[in-house]
Amino acid sequence: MSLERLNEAMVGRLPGVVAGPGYDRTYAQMGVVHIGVGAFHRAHQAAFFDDILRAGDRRWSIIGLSPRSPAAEQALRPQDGLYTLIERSARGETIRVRGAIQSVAAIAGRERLALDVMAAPRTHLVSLTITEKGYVRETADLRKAVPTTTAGFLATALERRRAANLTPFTVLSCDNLDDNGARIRALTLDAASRIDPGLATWIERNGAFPASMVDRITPATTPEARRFLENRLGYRDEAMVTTEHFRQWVIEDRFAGPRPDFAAVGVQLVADVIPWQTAKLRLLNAAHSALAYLGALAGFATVDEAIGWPPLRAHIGRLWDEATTTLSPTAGLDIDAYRAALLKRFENPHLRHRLTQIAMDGSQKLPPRLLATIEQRLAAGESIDALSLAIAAWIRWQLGVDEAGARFEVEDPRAADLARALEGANTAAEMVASVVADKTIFPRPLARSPIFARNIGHQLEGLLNHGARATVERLT
Ligand code: CS2
Repeated sequence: MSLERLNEAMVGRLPGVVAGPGYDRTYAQMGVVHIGVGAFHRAHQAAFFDDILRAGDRRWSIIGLSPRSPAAEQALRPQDGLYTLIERSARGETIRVRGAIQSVAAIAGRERLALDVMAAPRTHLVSLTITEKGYVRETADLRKAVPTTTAGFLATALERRRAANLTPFTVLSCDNLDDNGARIRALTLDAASRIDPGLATWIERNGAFPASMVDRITPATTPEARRFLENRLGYRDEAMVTTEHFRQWVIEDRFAGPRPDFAAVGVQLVADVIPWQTAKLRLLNAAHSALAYLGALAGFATVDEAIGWPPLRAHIGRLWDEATTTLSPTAGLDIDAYRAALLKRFENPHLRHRLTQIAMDGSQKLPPRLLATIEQRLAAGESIDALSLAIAAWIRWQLGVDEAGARFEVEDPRAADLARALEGANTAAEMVASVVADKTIFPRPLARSPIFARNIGHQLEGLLNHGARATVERLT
């Protein structure tokens, strides 16, 4: 028998283990436009806004826009924006249907609709999870053509607001990039200045682009996992997401207009997000990437399996020791406690967070997670042994063949360029030299550093000659 699909009409008769939104969604008003309505958004920002709506502030439901794929629209639209969020950890399991997303549209072919919702008077926040790849310069001539990038959409929509005498919306970047607010601000101002220099000045004066640190480990839902859960819950949900209980959102307290009472739902509003962001990128995300490449090469499938292997766990400890010297202290951030909590989160056996998911887009992820730390340590004359092994494992991964000789596809916007760079190289040292020469990935001081090349080359040689397990064990 086929299962009934989740939608608004089902909310009153959900199975006992599943909580409903707990508020009347008909009275919720759109206040947020979110670009990038993937699993992470549903587990993170949309869950916080759902809590805000449940607490009684009805101004903050979300219109989701998908820059690239129609998948989110196809999953959420037939469900009236509803989806099941399953939180699993040592604390047990919490299941709730979340209701903050009002509707979702793919942008391609509907650019005008996207601009309309961003320019609507009630839109006060435009939040983004567009991944590292989304932070690119707009090249279309926005006076004649529709935008092709997120920055282009932001600038064009802000122009419409200026013309209508509205205040700008706040642009809230939620991507894992260092100083994400400043990055999207620079790209938006660049696009704006090419529409009209006066627009750029207006945005500089009235706009706000707070930095934010977002954290919640959210694996992609596999079709098998979804079918299993659907059978258990007794209804169909193509947008369901499994995540951990832990969640954190630290936002720079700088808004262009109204904002909800974020603090009431556990969001931290601070004057300076950078120390939080740097610690998360250089500890959590750096360890994730190191575990992804080394762990997958060593034959593990998931984060909990990889961190459960003592030599790799010890390696992560050393990587964190190296990263920790580059972090700035900030009130409320206890690095030792943070590291201990991360280990517990990585051990969560219920998430089955696949290493190959984290291995994606390494060319975009490495700079803020690992290369910035290496640059800082080398400048201070400090060692980079553990960090180098992570970079070497990433280079080894670009070969697209595992240690048993089986080929796999490297998912990365730069995969073809990197494969080409590696093609003519015969030794580990040659491989390192040709990859590191890529200035779009490696900052100049690293590309030119013989110590950097020597360290990476040494580790890569180990990986090529002895494999990941032996190389990690030897370091321990
Ligand atoms: C992960 C992140 O896939 C990845 O690269 O490192 O998505 C990570 O799970 C989140 O940043 C956790 O907040």
